Amino acid sequence: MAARSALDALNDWVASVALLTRPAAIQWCDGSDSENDALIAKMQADGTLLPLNPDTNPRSWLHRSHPDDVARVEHLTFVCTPEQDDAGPNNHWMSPADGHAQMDGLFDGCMAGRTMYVIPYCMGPIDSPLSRCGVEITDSPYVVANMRIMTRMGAAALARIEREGTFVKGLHSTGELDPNRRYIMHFPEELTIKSYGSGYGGNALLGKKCHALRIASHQARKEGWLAEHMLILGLENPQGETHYIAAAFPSACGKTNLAMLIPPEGYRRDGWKVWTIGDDICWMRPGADGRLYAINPEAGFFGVAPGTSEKSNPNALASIQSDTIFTNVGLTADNQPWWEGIDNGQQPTTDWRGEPYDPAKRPAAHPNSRFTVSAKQCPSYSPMAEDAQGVPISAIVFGGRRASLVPLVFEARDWTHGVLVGAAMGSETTAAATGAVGVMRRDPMAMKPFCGYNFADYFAHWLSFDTEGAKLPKIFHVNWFRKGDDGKFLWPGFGDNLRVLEWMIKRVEGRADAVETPIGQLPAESDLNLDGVDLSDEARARLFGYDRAGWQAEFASIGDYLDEYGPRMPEALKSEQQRIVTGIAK
Ligand code: GTP
Ligand code: SPV
Ligand code: MN
Repeated sequence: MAARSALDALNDWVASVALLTRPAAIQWCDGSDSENDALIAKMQADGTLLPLNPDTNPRSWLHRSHPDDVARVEHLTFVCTPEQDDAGPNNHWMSPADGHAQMDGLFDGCMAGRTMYVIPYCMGPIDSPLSRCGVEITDSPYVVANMRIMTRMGAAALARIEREGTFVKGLHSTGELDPNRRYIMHFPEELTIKSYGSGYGGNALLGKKCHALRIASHQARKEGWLAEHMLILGLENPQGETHYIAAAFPSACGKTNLAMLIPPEGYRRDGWKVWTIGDDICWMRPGADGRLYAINPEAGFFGVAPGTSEKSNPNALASIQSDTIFTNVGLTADNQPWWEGIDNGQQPTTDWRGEPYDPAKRPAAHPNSRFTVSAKQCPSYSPMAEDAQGVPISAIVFGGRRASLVPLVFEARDWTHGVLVGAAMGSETTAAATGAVGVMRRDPMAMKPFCGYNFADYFAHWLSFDTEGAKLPKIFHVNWFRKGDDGKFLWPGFGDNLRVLEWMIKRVEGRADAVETPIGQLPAESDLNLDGVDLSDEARARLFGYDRAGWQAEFASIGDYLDEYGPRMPEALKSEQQRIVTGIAK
């Protein structure tokens, strides 16, 4: 008997979902312009999308999500593995049987009177061996329009699915948008995602965090690669050589901004340039030469709007001049998008909920308001982003939002130390997820909300790349968010972060100095090019200083954190922590 094709399996799944959800119509999405035009027209007619000023923002729209549905919901996100320990203390867990029962109860009849869209998509360049395909079924045309920008969606993806014979299944319904009937569930063993009750971002665009991180991290572990919450950039020096850097910062901690960085004036003159490969997700695997090769599985940016300005991120601003979907931003009187920090001389008149702007009531733009735009519209988008083999990574950077203790930058002494630096990452929470903002928590490798399995196994997987013949990247840690006594950031950040990247690349090439401390190698002030940067004495002391007592307490807390994972935590990581504790005590 002939093997059943992937398309048979897809058709069967679509039929079974239709039987459960009972839509009025089923539409297979081919990704064409005409399909998109029709969807946009429909959403414009029913108010899902509001057209923006066609003179200033051609082919651009504003979407206002439900006010209770504005961010990822970590407390409602589950990983359903047969054994609870395989999901780990880092995930909410339910058994697969209970998870399916709960979700299928919610999905029962939920698409009555609505159209069900079937979206075949590819994460990564369509011809790359590192790419992976999925199909999202959704009843949200807004999701379709966003997936069209964020992924390679449509006929080519379907053809690859047919050829490859496998795909990730994602079922999504906006349901009633009731936070009490909202769950995002993952079934890694079944390569399946079920999401109900939210239409927002990572909850609903299932190719992004659900597939490309939670499911993909599980696949990556089995297949010997890494699926990470990282930007990828190319740093070109005046000699025309390009080094690629991958950096993991938690949500709303600066990935999009670093990925699109424009060097300070003097550097530009000398010929430095940053190329953008990706701003949120990185899939990487060892190549034949022992180096790690990375692709960006996404095709667009779902970027944080607030704080984006001509000064902070000109490349992002240039990207979103046309053909952009804005979600939950404010409006000016003549229908231009507006957000806090846009700094363009305009004033908002309408807030993100569609009410007259009143700063006493709420900000004009929601702090997690976003733009969705094709990566091709970014002036710094690298041609290498479409390369099937990916780019070789020279440095991996971890970083958090830390008001105190953590210096501007330090380097791990080797891979094992670097894995500990990633595992020990701490950061203050942001508006990218619901819940309190500004609370310090451990967010290992910026993957706390996104790792699809037990963190102890994840750290062991990271350690396993350190093999004979491997040419691994150097690992660094940065903190752009150190504050002074006045509560203001001590480091100018944004374009000036290039100064730190330059030091890293020189370290990789063996051309820069550093000072040895128990937590790693720190640059002396003189090791970094600070020409034209105005730093107070307080700033210099804190950005380049090593606070022994502070680190002693930090490493005690890191030890407690590793212990939370019990005997599954790799011994190598625990002894690395001990090595540093001893070093600090000396
Ligand atoms: P996600 O899309 O949620 O994963 O976020 P992200 O990591 O891409 O963060 P993004 O670059 O969008 O930055 C989030 C916020 O941090 C924005 O308001 C930025 O303006 C601000 N930010 C980014 N880089 C810097 C920096 O170097 N210094 C300071 N002070 N703020 C920064
Ligand atoms: C993040 O929260 O890290 C994001 C936005 O990039 S979301 O797509 O909602 O996950
Ligand atoms: Mn992100």
